[in-house]
Amino acid sequence: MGLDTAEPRWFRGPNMNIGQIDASATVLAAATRVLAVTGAGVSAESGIPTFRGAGGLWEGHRATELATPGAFARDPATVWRWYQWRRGVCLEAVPNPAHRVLAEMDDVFPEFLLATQNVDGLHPQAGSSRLVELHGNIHQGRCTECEQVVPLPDQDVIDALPTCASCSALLRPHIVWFGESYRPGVLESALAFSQRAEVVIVAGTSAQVWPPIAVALRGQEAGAVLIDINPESTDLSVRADHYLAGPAGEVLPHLWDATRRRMT
Ligand code: BJW
Ligand code: ZN
Repeated sequence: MGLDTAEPRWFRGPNMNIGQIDASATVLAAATRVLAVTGAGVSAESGIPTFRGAGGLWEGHRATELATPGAFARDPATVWRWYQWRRGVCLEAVPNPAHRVLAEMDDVFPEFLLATQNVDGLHPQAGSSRLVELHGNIHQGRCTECEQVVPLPDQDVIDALPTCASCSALLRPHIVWFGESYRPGVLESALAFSQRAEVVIVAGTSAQVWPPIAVALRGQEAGAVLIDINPESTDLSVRADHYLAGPAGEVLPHLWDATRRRMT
């Protein structure tokens, strides 16, 4: 869809203007090294609830209370039930235009990295390959004893908690919870790329969790142009060089359309 046709509602919003899209497209079209950092908002239009927005509550629990090692130690059945419910939502979901545009960028830019905080698997499903899943993947489990990582069966785990086929210990979701360290190399690769990126695109994150946001800010400190896409302004939006206010599934296709027209 071109900018001069059917302008969506958010183009005329108080924080949004075509100049921001144009300026972002101009730097992107000239770039060869692009980093994207995504959060839950990118999957919102695929029907996956965000963590801190409406729908972030599950059976009265806040997601941020359940995604901790302490919650799992106290009550693994509840935490597993929550993950099993979320896995069901993720298995039903399909990538939206935001995921697809990021996969196209992966095909086009000579150097590209997508560092996602999302565990839903929609970025790889859309075709992104130069990808780091910073917080893991909801479809994998890890043994609490021998640390073996295994694909999870689509079975109901409420009555029988999943156990390790090798040592019979309890499995846990292969996810980075609050207070836990990142898997070796994962964060380092994103931070290293951020030092060389010319453009950093951040989309769909409340920018409350560190260190993923540090990856984006380090890129900006090292000279990259920082673009933030989110319908709501965050602490990162105010530091961004360009803040594109709107849903990622609409803004990213417009931005990409404007960029491709400048590339040809
Ligand atoms: C749209 C949209 C649309 C809606 N289009 N947008 C004090 C200060 C600073 C740091 C710390 C501190 N105390 C502790 C820390 C560190 C801590 C942290 O950051 N805490 C802060 C919350 C205070 N970080 C950690 O513990 C990390 N580990 C670590 O640092 O290790 C080193 C270390 C270890 C020990 C000691 C010291 C250092 C680990 C963080 C792991 C986070 N894990 C989770 C859950 C697991 C994943 C899962 O189960 O799925 O990851 S928490 C949760 O938040 C999840 C997300 O990936 C993450 C980020 O959330 P996200 O993606 O931003 O989602 P939301 O819901 O917050 O926002 C959605 C946004 O989308 C909103 O802005 C909407 O407006 C927008 N939106 N629709 C575009 N259509
Ligand atoms: Zn084991």
